[in-house]
Amino acid sequence: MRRPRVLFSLALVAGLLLPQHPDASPVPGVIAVGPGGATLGYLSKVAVEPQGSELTFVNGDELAHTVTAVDRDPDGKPLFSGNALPGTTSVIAGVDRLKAGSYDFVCSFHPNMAGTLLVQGGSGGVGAAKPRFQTPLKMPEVLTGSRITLTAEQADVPLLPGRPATTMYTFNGSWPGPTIRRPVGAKTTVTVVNKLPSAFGSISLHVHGDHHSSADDGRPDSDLVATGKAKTYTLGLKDGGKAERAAFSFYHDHRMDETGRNNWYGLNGMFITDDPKEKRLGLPTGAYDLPLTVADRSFDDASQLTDPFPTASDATSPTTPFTGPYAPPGDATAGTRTLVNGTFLPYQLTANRRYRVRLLNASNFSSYDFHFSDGRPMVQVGNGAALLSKPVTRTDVLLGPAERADVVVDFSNALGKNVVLESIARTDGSLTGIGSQSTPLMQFRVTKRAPQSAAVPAALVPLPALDIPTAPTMTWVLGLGANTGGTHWTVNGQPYEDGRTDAAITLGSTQRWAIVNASTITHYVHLHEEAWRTVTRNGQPPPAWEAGLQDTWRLDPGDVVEVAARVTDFTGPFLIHCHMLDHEDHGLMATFTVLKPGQQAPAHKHPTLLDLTSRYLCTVPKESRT
Ligand SMILES: [Cu+2]
Repeated sequence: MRRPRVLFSLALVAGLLLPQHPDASPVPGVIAVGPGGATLGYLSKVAVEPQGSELTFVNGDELAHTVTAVDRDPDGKPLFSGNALPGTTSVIAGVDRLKAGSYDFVCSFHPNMAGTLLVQGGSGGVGAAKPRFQTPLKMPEVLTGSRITLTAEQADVPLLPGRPATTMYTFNGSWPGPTIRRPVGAKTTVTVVNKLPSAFGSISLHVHGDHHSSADDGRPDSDLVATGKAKTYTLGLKDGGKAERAAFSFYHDHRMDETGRNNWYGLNGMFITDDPKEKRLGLPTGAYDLPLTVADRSFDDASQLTDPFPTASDATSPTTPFTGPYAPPGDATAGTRTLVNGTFLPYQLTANRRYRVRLLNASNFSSYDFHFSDGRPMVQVGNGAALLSKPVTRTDVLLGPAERADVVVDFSNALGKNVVLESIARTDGSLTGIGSQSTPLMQFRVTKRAPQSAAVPAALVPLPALDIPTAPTMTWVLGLGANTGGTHWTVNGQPYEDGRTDAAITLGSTQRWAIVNASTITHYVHLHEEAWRTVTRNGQPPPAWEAGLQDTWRLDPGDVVEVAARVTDFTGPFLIHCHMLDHEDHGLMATFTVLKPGQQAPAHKHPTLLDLTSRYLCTVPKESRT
């Protein structure tokens, strides 16, 4: 998307918007959004256009929004798309070439905002094209050794069918990086070698969902891997002296202020651990076990990634650099194309039997409500951090950034059919939560015959015993604030500061934490180090699919989630943060420090004004915006 043209004065914007809410009748050629648009949606849900005319988008809200067609052109790009910064207007590219018809659109940053464009009269023009699944699904190389090397390097990666390769910053030249696959309990070292261009800066590696020491946690601003240097991370894959539970997880960069940029450019890959004891469950294995990384990106006309991250050139003032539309609460990085294992709209030649499909949402910001085009059920057996105690049958599975689902899908009645895995608009009826993307993802072409596998057993892996405190031992409140540097997200009133302990807890204790979303935007909160169980969601027992061990939770505005875990093995600082990477990079992160009994929390030197004002900005210049 290009930068919007400013056509209207702010006064006109206000005049157009305010009297019309909430049931405005459509103004020809205009779609508008007013204050609170991320929750209230577009002011008029229907826009009517004579064919060949332009659609103007008027944004009177304090957040940036887009008008993005759900239907795609033959290239897979939205039929029309454009954004408008707060208080500006823009012309939505592609509307004037549409053929007569009805077109649904959403805001790609807040897909709960939806509307319909009616193009009337005329003949000819461009309409929706069916998605073309042209490229076989790619499986990243699988590394199974005890000593893994991940070399961070620039590489040209084929992402878009029939288009030039995309230059990315990768692990071992691919995106996603190699899949690491190890038995639980088997010590593993991962050596990261930073061969990226020096302007990219230092990086770190976090193995999301794993239990390991603070020094091996890929901390954002200490123990970094500088350009030309290497660091070895040691993972025991054990907990309390015993093998860890098996998990479907991922590794990714966790660099201070730059995690969003570094992941967008490709610094992530899947990490699977297997427990031989789980073989008895008879879940599909080998070629019938498909781990899928789902992530969106935007591309320019040369198939290169856009760079939507704020830099110093976006600063409006040297003392308040982080203000404006890309500052919280408007920070959101969403792509126009969603890729599966680094391929746009792949297909998989599939047999008529059960598959284990492991879904990872590795997007910076977007969420997906996974669904099969024929309504085919998914039997959810786990959520990434562990298997559930009992399977749950679902027809759609909502996953925000860093969330995973481990599902078994039966294609035995689909021989000769093509079944599309897609993301649909959220079905849970949330009135305040951020929506999910509407997009096809990949096609299962059921062309092969194979013996059926056993059905999923009624009992999987029981939850370990835990004596849960009756009341929260700590409360974390997510909010929005401001300091001399601009606006930022907060945890308990403060933005993240490296080295500051926000909660000190004792090794061996059992914690019950309440996480409260007091902001107006959905967050997906991730806890490092332990696997936690969900005790309550908004005062009620959690839904069945949230009743296992987890490391990431959705918190829509107003939500309160209580989680519990015993703190084992490792002392030192660990993180709680939002996994919408824009939010994480812009303050929504805090530190809990695990101490030995009787130990004092480390002293902390508060940052200087200069440190604060230089925060949250990326170091590499950008060329365009999504
Ligand atoms: Cu967030």
